[in-house]
Amino acid sequence: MTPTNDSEAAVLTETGELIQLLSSDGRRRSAPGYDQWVADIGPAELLALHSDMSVVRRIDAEATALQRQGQLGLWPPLLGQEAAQIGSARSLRPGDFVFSSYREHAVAWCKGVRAVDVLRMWRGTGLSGWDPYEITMAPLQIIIGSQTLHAVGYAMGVTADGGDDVSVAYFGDGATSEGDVSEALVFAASFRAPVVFFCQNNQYAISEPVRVQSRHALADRASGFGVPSMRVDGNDVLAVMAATRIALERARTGGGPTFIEAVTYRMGPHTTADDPTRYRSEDELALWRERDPISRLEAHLTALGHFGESDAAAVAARADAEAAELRSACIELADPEPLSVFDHVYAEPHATLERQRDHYRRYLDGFEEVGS
Ligand SMILES: Cc1ncc(C[n+]2csc(CCOP(=O)(O)OP(=O)(O)O)c2C)c(N)n1
Repeated sequence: MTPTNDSEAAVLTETGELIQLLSSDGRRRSAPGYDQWVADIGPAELLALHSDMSVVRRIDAEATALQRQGQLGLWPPLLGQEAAQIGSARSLRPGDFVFSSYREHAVAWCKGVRAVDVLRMWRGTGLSGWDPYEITMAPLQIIIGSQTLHAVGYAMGVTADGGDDVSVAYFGDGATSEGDVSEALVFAASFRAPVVFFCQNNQYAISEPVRVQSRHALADRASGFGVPSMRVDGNDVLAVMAATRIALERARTGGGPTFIEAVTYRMGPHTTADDPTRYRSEDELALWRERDPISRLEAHLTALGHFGESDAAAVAARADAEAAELRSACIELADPEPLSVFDHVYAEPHATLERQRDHYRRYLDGFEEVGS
């Protein structure tokens, strides 16, 4: 469905059919070709999706507070992008491998990463927070777009091994302006790699609006690479799920890559070091608040008669408990031994790194001499 009113059109990228199964006020809409992909999602599954989104929103708020209190160096909030992340990641099989950027806390949540393990890097106590092979999710990527190349390489490896797992690359609208993403799309198309390109178009690359970066809907770019694409309402968890399931199935059955543009909005700052009031208006924010992914699903469940005060209280209690646990676990994270920063850079001994380690050891020893 294309945007219908002027204000909506002003914020969304132009053209391109927008797949939607839940309207902004929570009414179920029919989308031929997509409905059957979520036919198994009944009230219990919807409640579980609602709980996931609510808990990760609460965890995100707690992490933002921890950063403001000096407990984290930086934090990139996901506020507003819960449906895009939960809807897609809850569609994955455990063996499907995720290559994300730095804002995919909800994807990590679905993969089974403990919330405190996401915080390790942002607190500076670890280079990464989990074992990528155990979790089937690579460490967070800060270099914009390069994880799409890793995802394609991994997917080609899966094919070479005769497997049917899929790799999924998560990236932002800004990343589509990077050469790495174009290279990844070329390779994926050429080798029919079983990979899903999941672009969260949250409307901004820091302060750069997507409408300045692209004259077309981002999903429209994919066809130039020979990659089929879908443009989905990223604040509609059901629509995201349907689109992701279609893409995963295509990849698993030899159909190659798919590009999904999930049209969403980052309601918070780019990171806690950013002030979004300098580049976007209150009106724009208000418009997107009306499309909030969680209240939309809540309205839908309420209309179905499956969400009442006790459900709201249970979700809030779970979210608060997770946040409290996160807070104490974060504050208790032990500082690492300083020289351990060199431990996992290379698998084999490396002369330059050894020199750096030695230099840093002598630098640290210098403090002891001053103190003695
Ligand atoms: C290769 C590269 N160039 C520039 C940067 C600096 N940078 C960090 S975040 C960002 C914007 C990314 O925007 P987008 O891809 O839309 O993702 P979002 O943060 O909105 O999720 C930029 C330019 C970087 N990390 N890597």
